[in-house]
Amino acid sequence: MTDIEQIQQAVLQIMVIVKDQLRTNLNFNHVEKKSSRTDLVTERDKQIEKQIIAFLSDRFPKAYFVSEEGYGDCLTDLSGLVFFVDPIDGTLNFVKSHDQFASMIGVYHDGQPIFGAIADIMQDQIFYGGPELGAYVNQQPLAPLINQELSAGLITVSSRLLMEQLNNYRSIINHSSGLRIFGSAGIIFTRLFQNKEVVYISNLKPWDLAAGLAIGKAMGLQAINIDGAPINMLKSQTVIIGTKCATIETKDLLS
Ligand code: 2AM
Ligand code: CA
Ligand code: CA
Ligand code: CA
Repeated sequence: MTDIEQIQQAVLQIMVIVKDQLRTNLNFNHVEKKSSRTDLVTERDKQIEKQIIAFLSDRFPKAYFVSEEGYGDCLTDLSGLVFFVDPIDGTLNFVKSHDQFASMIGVYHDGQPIFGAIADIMQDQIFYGGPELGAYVNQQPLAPLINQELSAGLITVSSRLLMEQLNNYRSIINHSSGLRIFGSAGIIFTRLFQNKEVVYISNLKPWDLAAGLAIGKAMGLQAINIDGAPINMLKSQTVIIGTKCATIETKDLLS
């Protein structure tokens, strides 16, 4: 068995365990605020992150972990095998009993994406894949991405960016078919994979991006840093992600 097959098998195994645990019990005992009143973490985020890291570090003892809630490593470079873990993506939705939240694991080797998995908990779906594997949902190949223009599709922008910089985004939204807001980067990636939106703009952390970029690379999804720099998986950045056509059009409208 090759490494990538071992990685796929282990990541999918723990994703199924986490998905089924959450589906069986959606309770959270304790909610804490992080940077603000709307930036939350629950006991479940912490418990799942610890569980994923324990499961994967047992099988890949030399691997490093970059994770949201503080149980991973502090990395200054991306050499070797790195797992990016977002135990619950869309914690505010989870706390408010909205359906859009996910669990995500992205795997990089020497800085390149090799595998990603996004579990859409409430839809009981796991999206996964990578450049060498293709892209799947619950073992079925995903239909190809359609390279739709901005005018032909819906756009989604994070609510925080919209509130802070509405004037910058108004003309892009006007050029699109319309705006939708979801509150989970992982769920939005799964929607882009299914041609439901054509562009996503948000300020995201490495664990928000890793799984979606790995699957997206297999599908021909475009992802660019808004300031023109390459995407840096060691820091947060504002990104435009979408079809080739719509991403370029969006970047042109912003500059
Ligand atoms: P999270 O739920 O794992 O924190 C909408 O808030 C989306 O943006 C979610 O995917 C959320 O991930 C992510 N996000 C990234 N940075 C955030 C921040 N500082 N505050 C809230 N959400 C953030
Ligand atoms: Ca968070
Ligand atoms: Ca997240
Ligand atoms: Ca999270």
